[in-house]
Amino acid sequence: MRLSKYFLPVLKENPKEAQILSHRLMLRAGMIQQSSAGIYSWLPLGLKVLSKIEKIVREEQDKAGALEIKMPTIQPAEIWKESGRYNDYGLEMLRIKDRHDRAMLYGPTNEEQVTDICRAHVKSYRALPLNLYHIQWKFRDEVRPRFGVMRGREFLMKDAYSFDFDEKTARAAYNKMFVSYLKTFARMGLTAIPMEADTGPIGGDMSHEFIILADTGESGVYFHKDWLKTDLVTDIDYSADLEPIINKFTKIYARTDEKHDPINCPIEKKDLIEGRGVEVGHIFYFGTKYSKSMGASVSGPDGKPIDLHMGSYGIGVSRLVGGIIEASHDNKGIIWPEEVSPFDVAIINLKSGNQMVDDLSEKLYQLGLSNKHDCLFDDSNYSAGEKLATMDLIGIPWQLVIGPKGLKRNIIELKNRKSGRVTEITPEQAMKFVSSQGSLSLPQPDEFKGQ
Ligand code: 5CA
Repeated sequence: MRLSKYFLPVLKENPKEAQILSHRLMLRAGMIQQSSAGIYSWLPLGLKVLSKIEKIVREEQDKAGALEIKMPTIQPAEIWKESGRYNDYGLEMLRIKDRHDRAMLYGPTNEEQVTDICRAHVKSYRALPLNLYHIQWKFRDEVRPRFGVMRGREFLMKDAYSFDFDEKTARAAYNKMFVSYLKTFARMGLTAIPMEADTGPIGGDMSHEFIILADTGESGVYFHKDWLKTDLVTDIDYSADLEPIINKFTKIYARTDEKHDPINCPIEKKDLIEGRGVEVGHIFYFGTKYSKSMGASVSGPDGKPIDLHMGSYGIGVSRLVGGIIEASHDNKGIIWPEEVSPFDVAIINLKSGNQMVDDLSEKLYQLGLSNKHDCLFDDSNYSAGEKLATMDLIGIPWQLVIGPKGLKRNIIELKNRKSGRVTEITPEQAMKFVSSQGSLSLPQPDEFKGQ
């Protein structure tokens, strides 16, 4: 993408309305624009990040055996009356009347809607296990929407729903989602710690929240220091018995502040880390709560009806955009983990109009594109200082800086946003860099021989 053709409305000043860093940076980087309290438009850069997160979430749900569907945002009130939650949900639910005066609502979650699908089509225990998910906008009329996309009124959620015919298989479904969450967040470059949680309006008796660590997070968290060195989970195979693996994880102490008891805490003070975090996922097992009230049963092996055992599993897809920024930034701006970055590499022409610089920058841009790297090419007429500051603000992980002074010495600068390290490379090495297959990485030291 050429910056001259892009829509990147960056702000120089800190917007006054933003109280927290991720909100400030998202506005300054031209990622979102507020439409009304807690409701945002996603601009090109923001939407790109949102879509990358969505893609990782989708791939990991698919790998765990969940099936993607798309349920509507607007639901009929009847199914919520059946479950008994129509009145319970209170003012957070946005209630709407259609032209025929029928009661509708903008879904804050989809347990009822998915149970309605299942009861219509799943009649035998043989059709189970089943796990259906969608990635869809939700609306919760929060009393105090704040912190930008972190606590919005309209927000994007991935919500999955598992159906099983007994507690044992339902627990296996829960375990699968548990592991898939660890894998999902790890792929985004995040450490997400599962913590025992309350079930709130969703209900049920088993629940974990997944919290990513960020100094500015909303929740207080207490956890054993071993959490920071737990092996990551990318290799866990879903065909294995997941129960012992989950036990291994849940045995390591981790609690949110409501669940942490400082007096009876089983962890020695020297091992306990006190921090803050952002809840990016929440999973629930609630047994037959919805299937009983809504009449969702299947015939069991003996032909007798069995109420379905259900769990639901949420990931805050739009919240993750803010959460990742809270966890990964510096005083210059955002530092995107490569997996969710809007662009892989920035190609910064420091002096548009200088033939040599123009030619080489264009060549690097074309090479990068043809090798399937998502390149942002700054071909604008802004000053060198502004160009560099913008790329740091919007957090592009790799930046190739091409200027007339360097080129006279046959040098281009390659900057890594995360480490801040600047490496001087030759134009040939830069071409090799943007031509590499797969993810970008610093040229090996032996490629620097002869410099
Ligand atoms: N039905 C269940 C699981 S599918 C459910 O709704 N769970 S939840 O209420 O915990 O929401 C799931 C995730 O959505 C949360 O972990 C959080 O990351 C995100 N989320 C919840 N409320 C908001 C909000 N107001 N703004 C942004 N994200 C939110």
